[in-house]
Amino acid sequence: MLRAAQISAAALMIAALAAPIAAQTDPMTPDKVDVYDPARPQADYVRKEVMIPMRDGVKLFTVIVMRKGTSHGPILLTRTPYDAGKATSRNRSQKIEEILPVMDADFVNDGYIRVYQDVRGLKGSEGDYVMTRPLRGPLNKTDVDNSTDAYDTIDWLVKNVPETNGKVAITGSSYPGFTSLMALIDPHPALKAAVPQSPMVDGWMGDDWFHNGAFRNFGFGYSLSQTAKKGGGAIPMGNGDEYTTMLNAGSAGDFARAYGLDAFPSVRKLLEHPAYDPYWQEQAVDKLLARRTLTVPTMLVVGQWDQEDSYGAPAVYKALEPQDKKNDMVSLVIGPWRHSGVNYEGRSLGDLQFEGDTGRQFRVGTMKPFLDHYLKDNPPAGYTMPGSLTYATGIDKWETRAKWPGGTPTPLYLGASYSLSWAKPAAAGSDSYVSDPAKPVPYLPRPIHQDQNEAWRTWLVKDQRFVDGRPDVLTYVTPVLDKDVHIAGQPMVDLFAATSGTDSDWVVKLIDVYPEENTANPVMAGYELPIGIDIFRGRYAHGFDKPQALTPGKAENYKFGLPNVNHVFKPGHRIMVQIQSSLFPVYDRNPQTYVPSIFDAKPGDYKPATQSVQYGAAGASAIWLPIVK
Ligand code: PG9
Repeated sequence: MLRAAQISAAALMIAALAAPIAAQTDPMTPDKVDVYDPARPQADYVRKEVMIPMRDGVKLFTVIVMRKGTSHGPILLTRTPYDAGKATSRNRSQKIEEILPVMDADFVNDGYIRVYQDVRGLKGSEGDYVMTRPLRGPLNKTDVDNSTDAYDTIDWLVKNVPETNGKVAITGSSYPGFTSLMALIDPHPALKAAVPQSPMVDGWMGDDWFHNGAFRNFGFGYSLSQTAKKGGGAIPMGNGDEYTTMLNAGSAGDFARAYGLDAFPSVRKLLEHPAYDPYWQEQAVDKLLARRTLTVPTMLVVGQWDQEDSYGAPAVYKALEPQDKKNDMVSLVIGPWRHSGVNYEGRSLGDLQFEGDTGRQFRVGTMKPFLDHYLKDNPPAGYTMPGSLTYATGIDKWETRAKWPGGTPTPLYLGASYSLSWAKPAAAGSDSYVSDPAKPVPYLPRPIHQDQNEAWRTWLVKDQRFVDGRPDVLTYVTPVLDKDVHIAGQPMVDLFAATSGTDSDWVVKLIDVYPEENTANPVMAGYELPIGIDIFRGRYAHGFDKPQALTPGKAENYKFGLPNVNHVFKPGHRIMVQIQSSLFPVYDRNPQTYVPSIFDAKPGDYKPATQSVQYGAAGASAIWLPIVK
């Protein structure tokens, strides 16, 4: 018996040991799991990924995010090339505010449904990718574009998202600002409002690719990072000074060819269209919109120091405002921001400080009431759309106006002894400098790295003392101001200048010079703060579609706008204007010898030129400031 008992005890022990072993995972179980849903049951949100069919059968990857319990929610849509999946899983978290971009919090917390969609051909979406795909028409013979894709998306959303009240708004910055504008062309009836932010509107005139005909080298890296199926990313030019690398490469075309960037169709399209030909004219969204009646209330937004797309929003406002008879269809917002800064915390920019978080002030105080009014089922009563809302830098105050601009164009004249004055100098005179393409004026202190870093984001507010004093930079300045000079609108350059070459660039900067002493904020003591910087390529003096050689020594009258601003030059400050003939490598160099395309300029075409800026009498160079009386 004893033996039998011993045996059964041993058997029990073995069984007890065996039981947990049987429940264990086999050490050789393959470890990969098909899918893990980071939204756990305790998440405060619902996140759905769907493929939305377009009219041509192509399906677009779309992510729908809302707080749990949302019902009758308005939809806020963004159509993006920048990865809808990533935008809606910013952090891995159970909190909706953490997974979405910062700007979304105030909307989803108040019942909005947030939708991000990859544009056709990028990331999760099917179809062919064409960068900023032109509208159906002369440049696009297919049946689809960003207007039809927006329409089909909205149609699907209002029919298939049970939690919505059927009202949709579209928003987004830069490229998504462009897709927001395209949705306004033949819009879906459920599209009730739009907030295009820093939209890319005219890639030649003043947004990403060129400014007044001067090419922005920035475009090359953008194409590589966005359109290489494999091997994309930054241009493989090491981490040295890009000023040197690009200078040594020769023309922008030679640079592109040296790095194999001409293999990219989006780059070739730039290289093949250096002038403002129909390729650019037919894509200019302000012109496309001006030919139609605006039926969707639209709030256009831009940063005062927008380093990528400063042109677009004010241009669209200008094109549409004449239609807005009742002052309730289009408005313009300018904040103290960098490109897309509206969607981030806006307490500072470079060395500048503002009163509080200006980004959130706009989003909560202006954007949301606008969207609530047009999208909510029972919006608060008494809403009025501001004609314009702009932040007056210098006095740190938001200002609303029925219309933009708010100031009257008033000339500030260049004069003798590098002066600036409100009175036109009676006597004619001129100042000259030698512009040498072998030593272009840098746009930032070297070494320069043009990737999307802090230096790039803030270069438009960089203290200009690093170039003031260079022999190839002319600096004109007013006496110390004894009262406020308030400008609200677009400063206009009215420059009379000649070159000894046959082509030339003209860069003009409007600058606020801070008092030399400032114990409260020593960083700003003597600071030369650019209020606006822009460039004009001389060959276009007689028409943007008609490049022409300049006549050596013959003065031309160059007229062009600086970015729209609301700024107060304070007593104790001075107003400065700087003039130079290069801004490198943000802009490619002008060889200063006329060649049919500067992309094909040869090393021997790059020649120093003597530049002469006139003042007084018949050549009264000035900058016209939109003065608020
Ligand atoms: N400025 C960028 C861009 C827009 C459209 C075309 C190319 C570049 C952007 O930030 O989206």
